[in-house]
Amino acid sequence: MAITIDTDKEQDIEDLQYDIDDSRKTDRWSDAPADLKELFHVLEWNIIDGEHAKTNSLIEPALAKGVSPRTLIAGPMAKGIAEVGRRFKMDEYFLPEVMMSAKCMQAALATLKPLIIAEKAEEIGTVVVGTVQGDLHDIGKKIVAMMMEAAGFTVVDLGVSVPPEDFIAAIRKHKPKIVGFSALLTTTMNMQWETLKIIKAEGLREAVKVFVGGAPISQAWCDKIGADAYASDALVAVDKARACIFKYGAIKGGDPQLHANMLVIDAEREAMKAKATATAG
Ligand code: B1M
Repeated sequence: MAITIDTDKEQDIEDLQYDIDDSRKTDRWSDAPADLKELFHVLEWNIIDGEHAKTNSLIEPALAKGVSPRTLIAGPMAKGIAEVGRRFKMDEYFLPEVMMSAKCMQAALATLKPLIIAEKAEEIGTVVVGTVQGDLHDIGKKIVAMMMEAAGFTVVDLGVSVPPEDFIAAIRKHKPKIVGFSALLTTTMNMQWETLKIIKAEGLREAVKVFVGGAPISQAWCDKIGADAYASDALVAVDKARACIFKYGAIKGGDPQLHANMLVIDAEREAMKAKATATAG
């Protein structure tokens, strides 16, 4: 009798094992000075425990020690909320716990936002962002919006569960150079595609460069739906958005050449990372 292997399930188990190994690392902040390492650990655990007042009370001391807002967001805060996601997936946490941890992230981001925006560079254009219809996740999108603003963009954030017609209206009203869709659910990622189709049908595709992001989104998905750029995180989003203005401003949205140029940025980033790792080793 033929043996049937459920490869989807196998994939899941591998994913979970990776997550578990990662979350059990006890020496995560080993390259930070001892006092910061302790502070990062406590911040991360307060997010995991959903202690929003305590989380927020750690932001000032961290800043006073010279830690940048970006390091706090990309470091202990990101690790904390990722562990919450793992626990949720493993049925160790339920919705109320996730909501408490999300509140911690929101509170800390609200404290950090003015500092990030204060770094705002010279105005370089408008970006419209939103979480697509049906999806209420907005922590990652808010980080992307903040970083874009600091880089000099005027950001029009349409919020969460944004229907395609609201994106269309915002493109007509604000005439952005870039429009970005965030989606965190496998059930809502398709709304990125639907929204893009409506942008095309309305004759606006060439007027905007379309960015996609969110946990289930990948370069393969970006290729499949015909978006211009995929950003795995906020820093990649800023890099690509700046390139769309300064290097590829003359290329229209939807042009395959623009898509190819965005892939070159990823390749360059990977090469730089590999070089840095080789030098460190
Ligand atoms: Co939800 N949730 N959630 N949740 N939640 C996930 C996404 C999930 C993966 C958890 C899990 O199972 N492990 C799972 C989705 C599974 C799937 O689809 N396969 C899930 C689920 C199932 C659900 C509900 C359906 C649960 C339920 O009701 N039974 C429900 C859905 C509600 C809805 O949207 N209709 C739900 C609800 C919620 C809360 C409201 C409680 C809360 C959201 C609060 C909020 O956002 N205001 C919540 C949270 C917090 C999470 C997790 C734990 C954390 C998400 C997050 O904030 N990450 C999440 C688990 C996970 O993702 N591992 C989970 C931190 C953030 C910084 O990362 O958003 O990825 P991220 O953003 C990154 C990049 O992705 C990128 O840059 C960001 C910064 O670096 N990026 C972009 C994001 N958007 C971008 C846009 C760009 C470019 C880059 O261009 C425009």
